[in-house]
Amino acid sequence: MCLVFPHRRRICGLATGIKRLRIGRKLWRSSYVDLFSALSLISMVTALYVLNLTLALIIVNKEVPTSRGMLYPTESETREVRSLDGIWNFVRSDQNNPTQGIRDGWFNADLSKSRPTIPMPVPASYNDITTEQSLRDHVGTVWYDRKFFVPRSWSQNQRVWLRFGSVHYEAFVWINGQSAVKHEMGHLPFETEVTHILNYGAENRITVMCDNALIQTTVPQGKISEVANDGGVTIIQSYTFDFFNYAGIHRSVHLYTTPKTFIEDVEISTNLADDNSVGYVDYVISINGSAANEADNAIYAKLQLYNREGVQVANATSDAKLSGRLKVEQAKPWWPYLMHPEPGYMYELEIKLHAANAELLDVYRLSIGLRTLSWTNATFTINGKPVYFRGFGRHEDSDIRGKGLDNALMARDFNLIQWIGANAYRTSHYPYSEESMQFADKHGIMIIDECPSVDTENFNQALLSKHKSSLEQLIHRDRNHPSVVMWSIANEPRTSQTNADTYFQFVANFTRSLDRTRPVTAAIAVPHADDKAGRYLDIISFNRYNAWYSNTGRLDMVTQRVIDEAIAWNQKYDKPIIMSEYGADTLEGLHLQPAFVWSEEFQTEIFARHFKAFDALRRKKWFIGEFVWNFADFKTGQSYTRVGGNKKGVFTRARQPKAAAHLLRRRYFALARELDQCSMPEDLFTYIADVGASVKHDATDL
Ligand code: BDP
Repeated sequence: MCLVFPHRRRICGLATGIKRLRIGRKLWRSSYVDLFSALSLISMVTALYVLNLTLALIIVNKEVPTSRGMLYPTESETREVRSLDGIWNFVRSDQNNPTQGIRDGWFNADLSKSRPTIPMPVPASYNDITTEQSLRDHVGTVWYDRKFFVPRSWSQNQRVWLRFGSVHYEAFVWINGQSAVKHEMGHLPFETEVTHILNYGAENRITVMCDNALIQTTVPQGKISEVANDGGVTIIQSYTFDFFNYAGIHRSVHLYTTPKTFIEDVEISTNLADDNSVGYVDYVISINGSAANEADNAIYAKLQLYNREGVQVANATSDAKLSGRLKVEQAKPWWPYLMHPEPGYMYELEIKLHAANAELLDVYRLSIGLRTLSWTNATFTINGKPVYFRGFGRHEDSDIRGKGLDNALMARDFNLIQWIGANAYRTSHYPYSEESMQFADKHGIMIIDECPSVDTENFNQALLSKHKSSLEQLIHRDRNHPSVVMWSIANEPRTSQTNADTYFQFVANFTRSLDRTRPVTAAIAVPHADDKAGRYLDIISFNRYNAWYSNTGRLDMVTQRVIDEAIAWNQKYDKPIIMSEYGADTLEGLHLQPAFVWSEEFQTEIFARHFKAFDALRRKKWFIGEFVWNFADFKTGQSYTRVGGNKKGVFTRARQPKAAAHLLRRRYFALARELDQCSMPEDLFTYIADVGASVKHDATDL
């Protein structure tokens, strides 16, 4: 048992896990002669079967902890925000001794007192910053620290919070040597109050230990094994998904202040009256602080809603429960990009918390959009209008910084999304940064918001709890974003396995219990006949790589197969269908005519074959979207099937278009024009020749 973190066995388990593996292997060797007797085989199969059945029975739907607070830190009359981003000091633990730093108390003094440190940027993944292979492929714990000052003024009459946008995969944080917070789950924020452990008007030290190990009960899952190498043995991290398991402090670190009694949380939901001219904002505010306890019913909130021009369009005073409704006349609905001349319309909701004597306690401002969603077994509508999704699966990934937040990259990506005429993407295969969610809101880009469950298998109780917790944290973080239109509860889960049925029933129902205003989907890749999860979803998404992973190179085996599979999914579940992944690896600059796998010509052709299928399917109203895999090339683990990473990007990793990008752009704008009557960009068609109406050479020809 680990003394420092008694509730976390994994850190300690990592060290002892190696021993366990050794014992396991010896046992296996001594008994392996017997294993080959027919009798043992039969009994083993039977035992496994019984075990499976038993497991199926013992997965139960337990409660998971609920998140609190974590409003995005913004400044106001009553709040200050300070960034702790920058260059931190960094140390890698010995791979064979991941807990040494805890045992030796590395957090009690500057890290440089324990080990030589190197400079490490925050936010960023640490893997590709140096030239060291051992750091790129490190498995286990790493340490960060830095110093910072806290102004003397912060000691008075307020509280101070420490907030991380995300640390992958698990984080342990100390302030001035005192344990401050622990958090498990990459890509999601966490925070803690640090009022009482800070030195005011003086220097402070923050220390973070980050563990990237993925095991069978983490989300996503992985396996740690011990393998012989030329130097003895080494620890290997394996996982079935292809994207590189980048790790570190991936998003910004903030210190922020709040008043003693403050707005801890705001939950809003919006609706539009039938003709979309009147909007409603229902809100529930949670507060934290002593005033809240003393004067229960006397505290109230005043809310004002401002439009883009800064004009107040609605106001309200809350009821005693700090909830209520705002009514917005002449509402401007939030519309997706190209579905309306003014997409992504955001209002600012100003919330002022008052004490019983009318004293102003706290001010928080939240950007909100007014929209309504609905869906049936054949449609998905926004503000009453049917939506056809045209977009991408993506990754948060780039050269050097890995999965680290990069504002320049984010701005470029949204420019490319607009340039290509997409209206949606899926946050494959984990939650993306809060900053990108805000961008999506403002640009009118619809998001299928995915939790970090990828290739989920070996369903078990501990995994179920973590999986549910990842969704709870995700929904808590993202529920107020108008851009989020669907929850994706998994990517390519192994839904043909025995326990998948019960497991996904629990996960889907749990998701619905947290938010009934958005449909639930999952991107499924098992054959439709074997799937056990689809019946618990509202919308079926399927991933399939015709002419790539199956019938490689056979462009004549795409269109009909896509049509047939979509129809089969629809017939099985009678639900709307999306193709959530299709594509082909494409090496930028490789040209081969006739089209050959890996060439730019092949990617262009394979897209066109899919478009033909999608157009046939669009006539059946239940087919509601197409998502190319992938937006941009991205890094993977080392494999002989990948040349420097996954190259299915429509854009290169440096965010430049491949040839297929121009085709996709014409399709996405053609769809937007047909479905939403948008205007077309001037440069969509290049002038070819003045040979009459049979040649399409500008936007008016469409
Ligand atoms: C799909 C996965 C995706 C992979 C893709 C591929 O969902 O994460 O990157 O295959 O292999 O099955 O390109």
